[in-house]
Amino acid sequence: MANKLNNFDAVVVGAGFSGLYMLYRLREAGFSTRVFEAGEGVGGTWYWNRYPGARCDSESIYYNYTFSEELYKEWTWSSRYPEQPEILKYLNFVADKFKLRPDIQFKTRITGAQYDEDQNNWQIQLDDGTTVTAKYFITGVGCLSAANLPNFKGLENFKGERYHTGHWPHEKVDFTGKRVGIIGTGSSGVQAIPVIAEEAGHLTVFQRTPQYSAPARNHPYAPEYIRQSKENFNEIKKQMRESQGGQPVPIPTKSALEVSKEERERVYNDAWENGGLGIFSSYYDITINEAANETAAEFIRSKICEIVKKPEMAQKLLPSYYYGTKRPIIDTNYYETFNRDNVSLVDVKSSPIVEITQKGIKTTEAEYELDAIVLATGFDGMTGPLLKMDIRGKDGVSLKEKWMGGAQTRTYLGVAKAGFPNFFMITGPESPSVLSNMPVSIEQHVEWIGDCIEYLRENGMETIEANVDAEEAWSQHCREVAEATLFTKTDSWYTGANIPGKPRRFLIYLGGVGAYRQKCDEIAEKGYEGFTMKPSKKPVP
Ligand code: NA7
Repeated sequence: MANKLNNFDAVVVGAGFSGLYMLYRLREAGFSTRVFEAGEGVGGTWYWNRYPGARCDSESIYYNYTFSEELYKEWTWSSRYPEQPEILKYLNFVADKFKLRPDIQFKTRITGAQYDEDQNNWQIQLDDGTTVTAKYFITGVGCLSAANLPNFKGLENFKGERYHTGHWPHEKVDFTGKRVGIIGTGSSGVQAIPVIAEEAGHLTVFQRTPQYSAPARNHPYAPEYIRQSKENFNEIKKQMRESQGGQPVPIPTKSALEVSKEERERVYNDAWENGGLGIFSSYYDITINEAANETAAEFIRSKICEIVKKPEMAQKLLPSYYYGTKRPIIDTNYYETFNRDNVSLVDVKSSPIVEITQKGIKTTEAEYELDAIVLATGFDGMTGPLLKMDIRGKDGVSLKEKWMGGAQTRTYLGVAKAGFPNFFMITGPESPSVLSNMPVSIEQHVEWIGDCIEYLRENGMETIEANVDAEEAWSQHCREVAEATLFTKTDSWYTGANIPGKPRRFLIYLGGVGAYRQKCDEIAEKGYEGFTMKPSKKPVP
């Protein structure tokens, strides 16, 4: 620790994209700020998710900070979808450039935080037994940082190696010649499977839900393209901030159903050949109209049948849920990997896993002997990382109690919570978060929170707290927007359905990042409408 203070203006949880920028923003404004981070280094998601094949699925030139033009111009990405080590290097570069490390305490987990109504501050417990205090308590924990370790019978009995994609070892894991089993075919599994298959003696994929995936078509960036993106920094930044999803992609204006079959096929084919998430944003009604959705779903299914040579294998890989209502995936050779002789596929929906034995994985049909098991089973998303800490607001009531374990999750703008004064969540539940290009949504929240805290100081305010009615109205608006889409009709981590017993709630604001930013700005301009502020007892300096 650079200093021995234990009383700060602000304490921030996590040193990923959110925590690093929040620290910089508050420190620039003159607030004493301390970040606590469980890992040994910066990076958050990109520190923990080191599994083979881990890479970004937003284009790199948009998957970075834009708060500093100098930073944007100093850093050069190697390719369209860089791998995890490069993104981690970028975040280390940011930490070094802005000299952030002295204000970050690593290897320290925040276990709880209570609001002290007498002192008007937060009492924050660290896992080393220390308590620190802060006027503002801000979470930058990410939406996907609480790993989902399914409660498989006998998991502890397995004699081989066991890994979770979200907590991958820092040293290289060598699968050469080994019999590897992987459970899970979400983004992590789909990225890891082709890479592990190249090394393993045999890879058995345990699939519960087949996925729609499109080729990433990653490629190195041409120097001219990089030069142009740097030159157009201001325009790119503006477009990202005003967009639907945080990338400068035009908002689709056509319905998939108003064009001819031939035109649709051409558009989908072009998107497929171009790589990335183009199919998802081809038409405005893909995620709201079942028939429109089916056109995209059927297109991808036809591609799977084209790529996978064995018809029986292809059949098992065909998804049937509404395309895009689970996180759309992009891949490098995912379906092609199932043409390899050393890869087999087990459908654990029709024959579920009953037990992990000493030797491997047992389903209702067979036992698969393995040397290593990879759990690519995802995360307790959105609320999971927040509820891992014991956060208590006024009257000692916890966030868990307020949200009734997730059955009544309500926030104001996804950034604040009634009953929890001076508490802010970066990309919290009911903000655009994971259905946007994360750095854009993170920057917007950090800037909004930073401005709010400066406003409080300038106006001699001691506390700010969301009002219950404003929160209820926002939450209802979020639910109404979501209910008009197909997202709520699919079981996914978006809805919490991946965690047994977790109440089903769709906690992402789907109104688009541009419209959301405008709403947040309007609220600030109206003197933080929907919030109650209490003046400081001390005279304003
Ligand atoms: P995901 O997308 O939640 O995927 C988890 C996968 O694990 C998915 O295929 C699940 O099947 C499967 N799963 C989870 N629990 C089980 C059990 N008990 N048995 C069998 N299979 C299971 O997590 P990822 O880490 O891949 O991606 C998370 C996000 O990170 C991603 O969306 C990006 O935003 C980055 P299911 O589909 O639930 O049937």
